[in-house]
Amino acid sequence: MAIDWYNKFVDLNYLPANDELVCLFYFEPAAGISAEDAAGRIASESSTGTWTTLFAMPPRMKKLQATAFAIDGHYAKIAYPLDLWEQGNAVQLLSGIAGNIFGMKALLNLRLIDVSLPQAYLEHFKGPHFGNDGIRAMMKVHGRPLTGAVPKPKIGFSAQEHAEVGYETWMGGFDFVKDDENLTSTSFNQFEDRVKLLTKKRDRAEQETGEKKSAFINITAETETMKRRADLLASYGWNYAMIDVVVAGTASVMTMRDYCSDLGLAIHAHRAMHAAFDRNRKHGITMYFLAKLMRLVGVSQIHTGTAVGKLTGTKKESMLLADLLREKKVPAAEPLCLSQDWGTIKSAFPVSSGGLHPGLVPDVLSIYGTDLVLLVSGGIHGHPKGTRAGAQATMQAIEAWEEGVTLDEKATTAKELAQALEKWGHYKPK
Ligand code: CAP
Ligand code: MG
Repeated sequence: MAIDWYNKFVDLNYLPANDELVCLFYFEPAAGISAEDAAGRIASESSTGTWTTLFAMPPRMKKLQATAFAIDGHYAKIAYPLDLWEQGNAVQLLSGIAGNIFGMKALLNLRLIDVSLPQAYLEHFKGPHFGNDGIRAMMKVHGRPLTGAVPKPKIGFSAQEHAEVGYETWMGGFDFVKDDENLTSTSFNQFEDRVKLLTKKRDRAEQETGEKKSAFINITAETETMKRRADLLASYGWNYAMIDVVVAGTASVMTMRDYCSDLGLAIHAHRAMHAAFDRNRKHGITMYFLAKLMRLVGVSQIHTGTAVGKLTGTKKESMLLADLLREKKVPAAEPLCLSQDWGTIKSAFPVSSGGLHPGLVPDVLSIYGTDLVLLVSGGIHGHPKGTRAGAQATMQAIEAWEEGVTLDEKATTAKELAQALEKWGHYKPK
């Protein structure tokens, strides 16, 4: 008598229906387990299976089983019937396709690469509230990247000092001042104080420059506190809130997406902690999947790497992430991603950040183009003449790229850029 029924979850002749979700996994079976056995276990544990044959199972349940329908070396594709999934519940999706399966003994390694979401599943999600055109209209910035910086050191400033650094950032030409991921409300820099003081400086910077200025102020906390913080931001006329989306959790991001949209706030998604599950190339969950999930649940922008800065991530990965967030239809590039048609779900911005300075701006723009949020933080505050000059130098580097001239050429007439290049050149930090 058979003990298990994992082989019932594999059918290499199966063709997924249009309304099925299809997942792409990288997998390595444990010793003694065949590729088919391993793929069957992934499909089983992420849908209707259990480890043993059962005394009774209503025959209709067969229709809810996932099917491993393609195995190619270390890659497997699995189709999931639409009925397995609750409408509009991204958290439940994670419990299935990104849940127990990572811990199965039969798998040495398992990595969820991507999921292709059918229209019938997508239509129960709202996606980003503004879309990139809406954000550009709100910020009155067209034809160039949106720019921002975090006061550095990342935590330690009083609210007053933070606001002053923010003012210098705006006056140097940047659009956004951003909180760091670990700054929320501390004894020395309380959320409410920071909001009030930044508001004053924002109003002044807007008056003096005639430009729209904004900030990604970090509301991350338990959800009820985030709501109160979002209320405060809206009452002071802000148009964004920032959330550390991985640590806060998908459920709270979903709640806050609706709450913030009602208040007219876009969501800046910081991805702190992502590398705990996406850095190991053989196991875990890709950044690609995280970014897809976040566009689905409706953040307005999310960090996607620099390739040339201080944090891991390749050029190819950043380019694919940018397309995933910005485009309506994304072609498959297996084994890196599957195709995705976003239907009516609006676009989101990629955010490039981490170890950038003016000398690296052309590299980043050649990866992303101009439809991006560019964050240069240490790379403006470390400028030999200070924050404002650093922001100016960054804006000059952007101009150079748009004018099609090299940074060295531009530096002959752009003093701040020349000073930045003297310090950092084209240095790539580690
Ligand atoms: C960048 C940053 C961002 C990282 C996040 C930092 O500062 O503020 O949080 O870029 O990484 O704390 O490191 P610098 P990622 O510009 O001074 O490096 O964008 O990869 O999620
Ligand atoms: Mg940071």
